[in-house]
Amino acid sequence: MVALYQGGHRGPPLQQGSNMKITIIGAGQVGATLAQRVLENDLADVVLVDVVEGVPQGKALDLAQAAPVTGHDRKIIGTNQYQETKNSDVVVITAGLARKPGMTREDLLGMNAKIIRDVVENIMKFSPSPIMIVVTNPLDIMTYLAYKASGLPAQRVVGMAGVLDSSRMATFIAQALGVSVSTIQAMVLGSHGETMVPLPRFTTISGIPLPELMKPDQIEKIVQRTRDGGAEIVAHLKTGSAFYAPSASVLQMVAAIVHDKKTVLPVSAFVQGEYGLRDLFIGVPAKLGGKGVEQVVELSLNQAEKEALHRSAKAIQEGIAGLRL
Ligand code: TXD
Repeated sequence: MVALYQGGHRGPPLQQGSNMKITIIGAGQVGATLAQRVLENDLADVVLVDVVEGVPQGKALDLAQAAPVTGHDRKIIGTNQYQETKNSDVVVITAGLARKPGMTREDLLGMNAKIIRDVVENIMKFSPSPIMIVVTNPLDIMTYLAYKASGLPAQRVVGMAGVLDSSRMATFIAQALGVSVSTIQAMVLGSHGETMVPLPRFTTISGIPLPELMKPDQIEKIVQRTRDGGAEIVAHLKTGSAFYAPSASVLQMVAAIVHDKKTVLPVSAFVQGEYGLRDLFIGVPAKLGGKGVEQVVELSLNQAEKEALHRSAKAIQEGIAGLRL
């Protein structure tokens, strides 16, 4: 069985095996790759849901037929019906559209908001109290919407972005320093967008703060490349966006929840006064375990870092205002 990337010192390889049922909404690039990762790491049974008829069924059958070779006995169902998602422990929402030429961010916001509302309403009919992980963009706003639309406690709703952004930053640092990725712990907070807040002071190489090993101008280049990380991949692919690193990042969050690991990860979590912010989902370090987001970890940010985080919060709040809740 493949050992999972744990992000430097975040812990030993995952324990495998659980009785959990995970539903993944959206059988597209991120959703289907995540299903493969969950199954092939023997983490849980999977239900894959999509609106397009045949796609989740076909991908599920293909994944099932890989099981004898990859060596797991997990169940995978592909469906267009929510009945099959009944009593899910964890639901990952990847359903949505990506921006196409000529579409504004507001257009995308409106269209994905409609999808999230519909998906969440259907999930809640069949699973009373799942932990919801939102992946759909614009991430922090869609996570807020899922929280509002589900009626779940804020602790049980979380967005994935910071793990991915930190993993991108760690990749670039490892390449620049010529060191193993496993020694790097990167930390990126804020919104998953242009205002994201990579934190070099809280990024370490085996405990050594990044500024000890890298010059400021090189750090700045890496910070900027991290911010543009998604766009760089879109520019290569032309159609579609990143999915290998995003699905790996969701998997790390799923594993923390399924095995109640209390892993501290940067995630989009509900803030209620932490960092001087309130009533929004934003990227912050948090303890992730069996109950969901079990604690938001507060770092002592300097003035510039605090201002960057607040700029990020402002951008998210503007998006939330556009939701017309
Ligand atoms: O860091 C992050 N959070 C992100 C987010 C990293 C990567 C991708 N990011 C966003 O995730 C991306 O901007 C999209 O909003 C989602 C999903 O990305 P993916 O690359 O998987 O998109 P696809 O391949 O287009 O898949 C989306 C699927 C597709 O199969 C649609 O048919 C389906 O979603 N879809 C639906 N499924 C169920 N129910 C509804 N209503 C629905 N609408 C579309």
